[in-house]
Amino acid sequence: MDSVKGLVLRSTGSRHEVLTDEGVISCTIRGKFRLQEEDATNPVVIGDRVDIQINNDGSGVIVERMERHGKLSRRAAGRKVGREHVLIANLDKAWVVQSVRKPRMNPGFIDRFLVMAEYRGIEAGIILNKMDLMDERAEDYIAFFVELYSGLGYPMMFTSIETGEGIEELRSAMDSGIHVLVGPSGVGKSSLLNALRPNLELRTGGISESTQKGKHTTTYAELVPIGALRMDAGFIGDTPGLREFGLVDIQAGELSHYFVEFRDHLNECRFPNCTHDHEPGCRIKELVDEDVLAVERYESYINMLRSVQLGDQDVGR
Ligand SMILES: Nc1nc2c(ncn2[C@@H]2O[C@H](COP(=O)(O)OP(=O)(O)O)[C@@H](O)[C@H]2O)c(=O)[nH]1
Ligand SMILES: [Mg+2]
Ligand SMILES: [Zn+2]
Repeated sequence: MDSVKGLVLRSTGSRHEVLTDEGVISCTIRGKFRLQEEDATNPVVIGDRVDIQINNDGSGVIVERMERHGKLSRRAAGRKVGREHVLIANLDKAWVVQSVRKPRMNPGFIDRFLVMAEYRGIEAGIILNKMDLMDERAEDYIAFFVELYSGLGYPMMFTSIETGEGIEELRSAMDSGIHVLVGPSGVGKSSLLNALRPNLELRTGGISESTQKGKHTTTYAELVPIGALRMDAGFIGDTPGLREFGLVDIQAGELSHYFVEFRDHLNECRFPNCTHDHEPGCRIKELVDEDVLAVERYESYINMLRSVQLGDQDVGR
């Protein structure tokens, strides 16, 4: 039987909604294929590219999964310690969302996020939301970090749900590939997703007035299209559990490699295994003293180094 190429949009237990050129098809997974994936807790997740066969009744069966790139995972809860639980496959870009105020921009959170993105080889960007709340007190603080992160090469977007500032620019930045929004609660992730999501009510149908007015809460994983629902559209992956974008698996000795501006100087320290902490002849500390490297980033580095050394790997606290 001929198979059709698809993209997994939603995953709810054993049912997978797969987008194909012929529309969205509700699929199960072929048992044999599932058995081949013993190492993963979930053989098919949102973002997976799959081959499906279409049944006579219009439903489908996933018969093959393409190799994944840029996956995002957390350690699985349950018996097997360290088992990987993939949340989203084929992630192209992760955006950390922060707000100008309420809550105030948190560079420590941003740095942890950037380190994780560098470690996983995922492109990273920064969204600064609630631009309408900018005031004189916030201005200098924010301007400093905007210059810092832009200087490191991370793209920055400036948005406001209140005024609509930056929303179309953000939509353009996401018009292809699979993206996620990561950030502490209250910064406006759900608001941004809803602003970018076209025709939510039309698509889900039959939802009550009160639900429409209420906050969108994530109870299942899905890819939300930015614009028309097509296989080559841009998508935002919305999945519970993204908070645990932790420092999983990073060793103290390699942490500095994920601070992009440290990289060029790592072999200039006196000791090859320098952790840039207390060691003499540390070039990184020298460059911080000379104001070549930002002390704010160095402090983030030291905080993360302590977390990694203590085995405390949570992000964003
Ligand atoms: N002033 C202002 N408030 C915003 C903006 N975006 C979101 N909010 C508000 O911030 C609160 C938290 O937003 P929410 O989207 O739930 O944040 P999340 O926890 O990151 O998903 C809500 O009361 C929103 O109405 C913005 O651009 N400006
Ligand atoms: Mg939310
Ligand atoms: Zn050093």
